[in-house]
Amino acid sequence: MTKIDCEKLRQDFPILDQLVNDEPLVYLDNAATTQKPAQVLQALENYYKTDNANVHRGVHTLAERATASYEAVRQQVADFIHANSSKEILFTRGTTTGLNWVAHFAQEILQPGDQVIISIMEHHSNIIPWQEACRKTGAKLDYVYLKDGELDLDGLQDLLSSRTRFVSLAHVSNVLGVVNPIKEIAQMVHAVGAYLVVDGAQSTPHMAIDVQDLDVDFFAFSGHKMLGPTGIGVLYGKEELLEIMSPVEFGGEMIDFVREQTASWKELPWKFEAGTPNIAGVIGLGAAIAYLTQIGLDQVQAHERDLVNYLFPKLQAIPGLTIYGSQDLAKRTGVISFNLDELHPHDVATALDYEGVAVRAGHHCAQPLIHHLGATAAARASLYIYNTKADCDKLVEALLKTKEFFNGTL
Ligand code: C6P
Repeated sequence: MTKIDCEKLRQDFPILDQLVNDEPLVYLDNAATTQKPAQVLQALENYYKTDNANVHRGVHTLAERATASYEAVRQQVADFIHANSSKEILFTRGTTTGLNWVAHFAQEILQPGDQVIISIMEHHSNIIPWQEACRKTGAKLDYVYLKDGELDLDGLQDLLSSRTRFVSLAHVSNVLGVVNPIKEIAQMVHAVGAYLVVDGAQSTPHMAIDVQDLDVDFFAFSGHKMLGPTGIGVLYGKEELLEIMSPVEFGGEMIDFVREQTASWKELPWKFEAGTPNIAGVIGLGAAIAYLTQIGLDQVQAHERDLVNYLFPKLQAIPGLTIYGSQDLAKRTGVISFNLDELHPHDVATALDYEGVAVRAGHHCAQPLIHHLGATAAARASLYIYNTKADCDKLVEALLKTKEFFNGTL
């Protein structure tokens, strides 16, 4: 396996080459959104410069070129996540939209007394759509909690019953960085006849995904967290489920025939894509997938693992620094959330920014988890392919400086 040549790869990311507060930028907010390589920026520019036209409508050359490029990316996505067919790939605005669409489908199925299971480590995008679906149908929303900073699989097993209709879980938590054993969970969920929905926002950018091997029913992710543009995402669904699922949005593009009182839908996947889609976003996503595929997802994962193995003990050695989630590094990705002494994480993040280090601070759109951890907020460093051990050293050095500065004033 060829290791990532970070020095060389960083040349593709012009944004990284800048000073922030007179310090070289160390970008460690990749779980929020990643930077875009020149290849993605170029693909967007080329599309608008040479091919821009609406898709699936025109017969002129530009329209056919735009449509061909758009649909080629659908196949590329299907190959990337090992879907059975490109019919199973729906373009969305992002993970949030995908999860909302599935929860909308759930509203058509759920009966009073049915059960939906999610976990305490979910992002709000995988909580609120289910709260709404349960509120509207009279179904019950139950939570799986944590054991040793990981998902409590025994707790999940105890909750599963013949009334369980949907289980919706993050593949990787955006706060704890822990990887949930989705393949094993799929067996447990299917054994009671329920559907498994997976929020792949924090896994797809960082590891090879095979939706058939995982045997998930639905899988949602966002382009902007994997080097692609914002505003584009994917919802994968097993074909037989997408066939019975109703469209969520109605309008142009998604219809076959419209009469005064009725309309009929196009076949999969187009029945879900009402209106002019984010064509440039799809093209950019295709370029991002090509970039990641060329590196190899195994190399991406190995690089991040290397960084985590290097950084984690250094963070653990900082007195007063609390790291959330499992201490078992084999089960973690490059997302590390922490608090330092009694300092507010916003102060920590601001102090780090003075040193050029970009981290996120707050509740990370996971308030139930933050509350469950007994915190009000946390700081979070999240790594990606262009981060180096020098970036990790800079984070540690900046944290020590922050500690020294505030302890002097506490
Ligand atoms: N998390 C973070 O800083 P969208 O916004 O639709 O692209 O992704 C939503 C989402 C869903 N699930 C998980 C696990 C996520 O991490 C996110 C986005 C960002 O953690 C922004 S809040």
